[in-house]
Amino acid sequence: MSHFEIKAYPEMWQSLDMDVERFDKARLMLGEAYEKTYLSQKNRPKSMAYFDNMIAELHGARIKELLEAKAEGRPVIGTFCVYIPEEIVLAAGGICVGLCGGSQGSVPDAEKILPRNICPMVKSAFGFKAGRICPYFQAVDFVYGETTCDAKKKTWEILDKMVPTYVMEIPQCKNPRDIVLWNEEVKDFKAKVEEVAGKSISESDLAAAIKIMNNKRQALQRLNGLRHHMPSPISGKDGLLIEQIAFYDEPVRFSQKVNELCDELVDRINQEVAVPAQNATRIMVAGTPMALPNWKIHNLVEGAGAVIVNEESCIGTRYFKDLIDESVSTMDEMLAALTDRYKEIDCSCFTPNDERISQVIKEYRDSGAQGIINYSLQFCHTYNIEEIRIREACEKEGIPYIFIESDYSLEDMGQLQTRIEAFLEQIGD
Ligand code: BJ8
Repeated sequence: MSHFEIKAYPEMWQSLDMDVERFDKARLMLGEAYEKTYLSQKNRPKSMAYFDNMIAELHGARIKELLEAKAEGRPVIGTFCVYIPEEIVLAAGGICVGLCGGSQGSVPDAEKILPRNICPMVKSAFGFKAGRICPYFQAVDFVYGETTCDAKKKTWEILDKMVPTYVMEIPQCKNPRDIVLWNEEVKDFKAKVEEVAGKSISESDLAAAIKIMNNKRQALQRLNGLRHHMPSPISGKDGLLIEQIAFYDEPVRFSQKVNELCDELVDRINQEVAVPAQNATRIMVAGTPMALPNWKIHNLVEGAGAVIVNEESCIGTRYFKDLIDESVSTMDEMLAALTDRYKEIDCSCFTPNDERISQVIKEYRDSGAQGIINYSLQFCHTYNIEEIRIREACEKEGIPYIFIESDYSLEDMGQLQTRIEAFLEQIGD
């Protein structure tokens, strides 16, 4: 049987000034991990072949597309947060890509410069740039940063020395005057993108981009809805993978492929084909985003025979639950509609953040889950502290609940496995 490999493009990587030798080793390791985690699953939907290929071409075909766009003068912008108004980038003919930040491999590079006791996502992302081991980072015109959490906003100052980093101020409250500021920030971001693109964005450009992004979000909503079917027609690992790929694939093609997968899942439901066992325990995950290739919790939960049916996360529902109002047509109205939609994202960086607490409970009910795993990356103060309120809400509603704080290392795998298995048993009792 031939082995899965992420394809190598050493010449292109060299042209991007990467540390090719080191990156090639990471490529082989990622390919092995993918084969073990994903291709060993039984009875996967056939339409997952497209997403497998997206991983095989993670460092090749998609990077080529970015470089082609750049050669045509179209901006390529890297991001770490779902508060970026992607529609503006698309409207300027540009591409938005989520940057790497889910791997332990780049953390030591970051720890040579940054403090060790900060969030692994920030360290991993920073390390990818510092070590020159992410082709996306090497290809972008600039990085979009935001003022959500302290770790990120202070890291931007250091990152800016290596790659231009544009910082958008995201307020921490949602009072009317905060929304006025936010709207101004959206306008400034549009001006920045126009400057890099060397063209101004017209009303029809922006309207078209809003439609593309709404279609993408609807495709992801449809997939999420199908995952809620009992039994689930697709594994949680595959669901998460698609949510991760959403951050770097071309949006029109991606939406079409997600819809094709959904058509297959509808057929599976009609034919009563399920990936996990019919009676597999259904789990919802809430909390901090799981950036590619962070599959740790999904691996453990599904390795123990349960199935994850929903991610209340930015790599999950927070990314696609809200659409932009398409009924408005002037530039000012559309920018206000963007602000309105982006402010609905209930990141724990906001205070108060009651909407998120209700949203977690709502998603739990909608997904037919039987328990919640609240997951926070280590040293993420806002999600770690908001844990208290999520726990209290779960206790009040009688929802089986467990909190897991972890990083990207494998050191706590044994301990987590024991805790997760005990949690699943408790639900089964
Ligand atoms: S909107 S969740 S993507 S900020 S986990 S880096 S918060 S210390 S990722 Fe996030 Fe935007 Fe919010 Fe979503 Fe900081 Fe916490 Fe690390 Fe985080």
